[in-house]
Amino acid sequence: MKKALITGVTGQDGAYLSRILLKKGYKVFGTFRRVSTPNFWRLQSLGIYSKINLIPADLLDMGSLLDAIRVSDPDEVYNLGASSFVSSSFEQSVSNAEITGLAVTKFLESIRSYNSNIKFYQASSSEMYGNNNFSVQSEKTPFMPASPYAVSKLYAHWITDVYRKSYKMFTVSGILFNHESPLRGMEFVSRKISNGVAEISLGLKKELVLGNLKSKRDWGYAKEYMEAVHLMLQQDKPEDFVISTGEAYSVSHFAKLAFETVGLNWKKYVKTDRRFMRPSEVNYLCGDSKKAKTKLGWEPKISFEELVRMLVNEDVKRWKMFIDGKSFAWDAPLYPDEAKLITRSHQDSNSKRKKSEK
Ligand code: NAP
Ligand code: F7E
Repeated sequence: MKKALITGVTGQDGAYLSRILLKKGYKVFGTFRRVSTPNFWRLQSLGIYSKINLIPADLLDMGSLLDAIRVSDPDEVYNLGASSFVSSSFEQSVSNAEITGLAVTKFLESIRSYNSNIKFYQASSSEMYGNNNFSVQSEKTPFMPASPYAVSKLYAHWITDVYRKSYKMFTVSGILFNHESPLRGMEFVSRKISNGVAEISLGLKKELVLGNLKSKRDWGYAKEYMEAVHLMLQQDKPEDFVISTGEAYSVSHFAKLAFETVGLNWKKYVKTDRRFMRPSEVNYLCGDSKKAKTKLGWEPKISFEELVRMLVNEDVKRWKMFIDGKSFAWDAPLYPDEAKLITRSHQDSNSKRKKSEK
């Protein structure tokens, strides 16, 4: 029986990847951070919580990573753990660099000293391309990061490459473009929109406040993307792959389709506020995943329209159950109201507004 160790098992991708590996007969180990309130709702909602062998570990703590490797003795390691919200990397740039970037070297060193035959997957990101002026981005496109998160991911990406070349280890990075699902965190724009639309359609909320409506992203379905991630570690040779749909749409188009799913006109409900704009924005990302199609036999199946509908319908279903008093593993009621958070971006946008009013 193959054994896999996943960091970030409590996150969106960790949950889908765990389910894929369990179905394939793997013994799955997942690391989690000790927090004061347990956050296993994604694993619970996929019905796999009891099947994961949980190991407490923190990417900031090299000793705990080494222990996790020793305890699980894995054939494959999937490093999905990261501080993954781009906006908050502007406010917590140091911890982002340590968790998302430097921790990868600690992890690779731990693997090298325990057993350098372990295969390692690093969750790289399309954010690394930043604003690079290429109409589509492939494995060969130069990187131009535009956020502390993207810089941290780029460090992790290159150190993974260095360990592959220097020590002949099987280390690969998947450069994944945005991928969403009903298990996505609600601070990301896809679920912020689908959850907002669900609440508005049921009369629980009156408006949806967003930031930059013009930026374009290449959005795919997380479950399918995790199938590609597994395939990357089954290749004969370690190589990096872009995983994307090849289609980019604006945030406003996402909102339009989402509101149409419940028969509403988005223009009546969507407002914008500078507090949700970033100090530096990536305007356009669209991936070329031809290499993945040729070498992994992978291509996306779910269309953008189907993805948007899936997210909205699932959030409507959850809120209806909530109204009916049914309880189940679910995140939305636990999230603080984003508009009430005191962040540096909020203060910066307030002071810009005050200056422009003078
Ligand atoms: P996610 O839902 O935010 O999950 C991130 C995971 O990392 C969570 O399990 C989180 O644990 C864990 N984590 C955070 N800080 C940690 C620390 N100090 N020590 C150990 N674990 C820590 O993200 P995702 O969407 O599943 O993404 C998975 C990976 O792919 C991330 O590395 C992300 O940056 C990358 N990625 C994502 C996308 C995308 O569109 N989803 C695209 C490209 C790359 P807690 O539950 O305790 O917070
Ligand atoms: O933003 C714009 C925002 O936060 C998408 C992460 O998984 O994918 C994700 O990063 C776009 C940006 O994702 C709001 O400015 C407008 O242009 O959903 P997002 P992201 O920043 O693209 C990459 C590949 C990762 O690696 C990351 O880990 O939407 N936008 N209005 C907004 N974004 C948010 N969050 N909230 C808004 O109100």
